[in-house]
Amino acid sequence: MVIAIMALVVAVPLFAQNVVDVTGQSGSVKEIEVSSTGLRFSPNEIRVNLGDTLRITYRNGGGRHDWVIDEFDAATPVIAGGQSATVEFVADRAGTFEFYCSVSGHRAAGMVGALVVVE
Ligand SMILES: [Cu+2]
Repeated sequence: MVIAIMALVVAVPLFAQNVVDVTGQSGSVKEIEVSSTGLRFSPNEIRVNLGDTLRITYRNGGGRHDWVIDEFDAATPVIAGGQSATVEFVADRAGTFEFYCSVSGHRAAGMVGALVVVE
């Protein structure tokens, strides 16, 4: 029993979806902060409305990383831990798109998330 509870306490933070949903916010410019710890982004799911202008500020919690989303041709530079960088683009197509870190091996290791653009 004790072991089962400990396993839950450890497992939940590792696999929790961490969602930021701005679809209910007014205004067409949405400012969203994304951070990373190790090889994990937080949030790892961002929900926005079609046509929103997104101003994503990536705050790097450690290591060398960037924040990239191919379908919108958007990327921050690779930055060092403790630095931040902002990228702005228009979410002009609906669907679910993967964002990721382009530093070698990080995407494959799970440094990814989803941008969900809702019509
Ligand atoms: Cu990375």
